[in-house]
Amino acid sequence: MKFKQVITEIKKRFGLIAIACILIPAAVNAQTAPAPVGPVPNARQIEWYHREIIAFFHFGMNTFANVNEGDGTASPQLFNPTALNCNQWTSVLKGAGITTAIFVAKHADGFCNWPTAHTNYSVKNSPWKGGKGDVVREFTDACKAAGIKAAIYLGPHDRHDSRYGTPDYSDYYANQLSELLRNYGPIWEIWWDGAGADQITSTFYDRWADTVRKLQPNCVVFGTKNSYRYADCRWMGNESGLSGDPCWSTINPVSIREEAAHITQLNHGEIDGSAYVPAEVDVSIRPSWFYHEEEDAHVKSVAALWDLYFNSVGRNSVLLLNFPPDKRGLISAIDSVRADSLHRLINSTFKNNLAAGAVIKSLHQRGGNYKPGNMVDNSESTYYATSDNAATDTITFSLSKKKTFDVLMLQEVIELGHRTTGWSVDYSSDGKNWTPIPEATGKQSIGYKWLIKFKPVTASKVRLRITSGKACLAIHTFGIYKQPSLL
Ligand code: IPT
Repeated sequence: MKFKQVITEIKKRFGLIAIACILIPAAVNAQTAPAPVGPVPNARQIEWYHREIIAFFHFGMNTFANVNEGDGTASPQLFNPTALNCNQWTSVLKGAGITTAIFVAKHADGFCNWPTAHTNYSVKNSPWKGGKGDVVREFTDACKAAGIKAAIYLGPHDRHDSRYGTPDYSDYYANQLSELLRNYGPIWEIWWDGAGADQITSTFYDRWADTVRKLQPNCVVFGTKNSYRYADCRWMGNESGLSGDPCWSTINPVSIREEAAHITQLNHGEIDGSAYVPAEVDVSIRPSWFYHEEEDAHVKSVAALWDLYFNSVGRNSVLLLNFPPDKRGLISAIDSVRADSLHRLINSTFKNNLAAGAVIKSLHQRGGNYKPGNMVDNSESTYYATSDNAATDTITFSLSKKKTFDVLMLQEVIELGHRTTGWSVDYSSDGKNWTPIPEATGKQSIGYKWLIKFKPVTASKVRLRITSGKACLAIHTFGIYKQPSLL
């Protein structure tokens, strides 16, 4: 039977109302998705955003020389961890809920944590395991066993190798990159530190990027300075864990290439930037990148880590948090306990969206599957959208009863690009009069995740006003939460 015949048949048997019941919802649900606007993330970047926190492990000759920037002359004899156990590192990450880790295979002092065939300045000339050890192997094996994605920092700058900056260095580095990307399983990210790397021109990176793409096509690239063309994610301009507000995922590539003159742009991104290169926030849980016993008393407190989380993950960035193993080759109990507490704080705060079940009204609903309720349904795949001509909206959440909250979360559909450029949140205690939340007034970017904390407010209604945008809205999450009184 043809479609027309079916309709006639139904009309005959059940009348016009039945036809309307079938056709109207079908037409509404067929509502198309909003079109993307501006640069959008690639598949690697989408996956990267969802990791939220990545661990960094700075460990090597500097640990034993008790410095942060070795000059490349320290003797391999110094390198001798007494109890190195990468399974302990991954168990710390498990406790911290972290699913990805970057290991420093070679820092700027040039000492290699794996027995590379391309220099003698490595673990093979150290007393550790009689020169038969391989920290990269132990790290990648431990990650595999724990279900953690392993990633590598291979410092472009090298103070030990006399070839540094010459075409021979390009070969040297490419060979090391091949060793690491061929022999240790999947490598999730490669970290191209810009520190001291000004002599590494685009020509070097063209070749090295080619190696990366050939050997590990899905590998995320942290790119700086002359590796800007290959950057999936960017440095955000400081090492203290403070992303800008706003923080756009978009930026102009020149701001990455000429970073010294563009620290503000790295920190905030650029609203109309031509490339999608979001910020990865590298910061250490301790004052230094490498372990120093005297810093045991200065491990970031839980309150400081909580702020750090809001200033990085909560500002549309990914947090790359450094846990430096000590001379034993273990992560200290202090760092581990703090990371665990942060994890518990995150989980207990965000487990219960107090806006769930709210009656939601908005002005410019797109219809179809893009319902307002999608913002509070805790589902990965649904979102709220407005009609194509509506780049602004006022969305009112009437809560089932008065609720007290002090944390706010917003998420956009990153696959569709940065859309919102202006937003504010107000609340109403009596259901009639609105009070702005000062910390959530006059905001600009959203992106993957935007978090704000403030003094607790008690409200029966909450209102999200999207006051400007580049295109119709695509809001994935609106959440309000009460943080536990742990702080
Ligand atoms: C800084 C580099 O210049 C930058 O490219 C990036 O790699 C960053 O480090 C990572 O933290 S240098 C640092 C001393 C600020």
